[in-house]
Amino acid sequence: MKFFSLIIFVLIVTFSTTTFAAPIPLRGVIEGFYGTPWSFEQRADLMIFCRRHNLNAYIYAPKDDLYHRDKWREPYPAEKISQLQNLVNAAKVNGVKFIFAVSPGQDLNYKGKRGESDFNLMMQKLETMYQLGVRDFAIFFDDLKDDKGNHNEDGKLQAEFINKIQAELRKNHRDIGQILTVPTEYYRADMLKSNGKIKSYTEDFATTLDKKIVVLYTGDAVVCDGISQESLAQVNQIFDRQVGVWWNYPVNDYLTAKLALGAIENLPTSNVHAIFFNPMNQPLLSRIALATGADYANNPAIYNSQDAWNKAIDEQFGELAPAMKIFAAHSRHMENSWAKVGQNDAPDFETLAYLAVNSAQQNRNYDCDPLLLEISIMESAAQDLLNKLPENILAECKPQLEQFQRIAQADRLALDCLQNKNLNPKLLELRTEIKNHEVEAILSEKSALKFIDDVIDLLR
Ligand code: LOG
Repeated sequence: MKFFSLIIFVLIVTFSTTTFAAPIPLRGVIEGFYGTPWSFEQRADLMIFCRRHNLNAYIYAPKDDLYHRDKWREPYPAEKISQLQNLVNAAKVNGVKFIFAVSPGQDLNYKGKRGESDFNLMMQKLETMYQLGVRDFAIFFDDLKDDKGNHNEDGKLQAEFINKIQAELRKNHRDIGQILTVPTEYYRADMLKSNGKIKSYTEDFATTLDKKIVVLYTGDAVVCDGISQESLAQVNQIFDRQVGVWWNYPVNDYLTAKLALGAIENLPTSNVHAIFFNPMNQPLLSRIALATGADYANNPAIYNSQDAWNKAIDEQFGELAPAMKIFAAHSRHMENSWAKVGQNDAPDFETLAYLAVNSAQQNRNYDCDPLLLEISIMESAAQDLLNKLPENILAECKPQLEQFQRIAQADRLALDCLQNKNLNPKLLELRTEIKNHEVEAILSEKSALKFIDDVIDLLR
């Protein structure tokens, strides 16, 4: 008998941690980027993608939809309403919760006659969407800082506004779903003073906001390379609820020349209650990261980013998958002065290139065949993709593929120069040509591109 209970116990433990996934309850995509919003057709396709990948929510929050932010008071024109209606229907058919967001913070009035009028205008906006079948809503207050990074938002007033919107919606309708928000201080480092105490804005917002309202935050920074279990726990504590995550990958609106083609990684393995991935302006190429994000969200405890990335590319690119993996590996790390996320680009290439440059520097012999092989693989991958990618996908990455081709070509010449210990002027020309295209296409900055610069520096 004891033996049997032991077996059953072991089985329960094994099954509960492996076979039975515990998906993040609210999981999906937030169209929350700056730049040209997706078309309604692209959004409808996303709904199908969400169903296939068991993502159950979509937040409509395109920063540059005028009616979402800059002119939030104005009602959508009839044509947009009918497009939104179709999208809401598509979401429903695919089992995706359509969450409609407004970002009124730039000029919202909270008090007096103007406050009353703004409240009513917001209610009208949301009511219109209710009539289209929307049941879940979001009011966002992100990005209200000035150039110096300061803001003078009042957390209490904002939270009261959201509370009042929620109360009114629930008073008017019995079937309102969830209300979500993003505060003005929406990443952990911004919620805390240098002494570790909570800033007054966040304190006011958190303590005033109704407990039913879902708060999203972006991690320790706006764009950061992971969220630790501790960070999540601390933010839960600050808001006295289980917060959700607005995850800024693969979004590339802050580095538009680069495509984020890596996997979602470094997110908490448990206790996340909502997650939304902010995609790129390129909807089809966003699907690599989004598919990995779906794997994560469906079973965070066992998620393996490398496996998910391979699987996503295999599923999406069929016979072009091997070539796509080469290209994507050179284009997944996103970094600028304030953002850093994604696996390093092509670390194998980086190691080989480092070895080559270092050996040449120290007059040591080395075997350059492995690096040469890497370069050949890059060249044929670029060629293959340029020749055979479907038109709609090629339209999202042609400049980057051509740049990839240029870089590979220059890498080949750079290796040749290194071996002959002689800087061929042609290499400088190629480098200039690459530079001339960097406004529209960047990749592999610390790997394949860096090799060219390192060789030039060494031989000059
Ligand atoms: C915006 C977002 C933008 C992203 C990346 C949040 C909450 N807001 O800096 O719209 O796509 O960063 O640039 C943001 O992330 N602010």
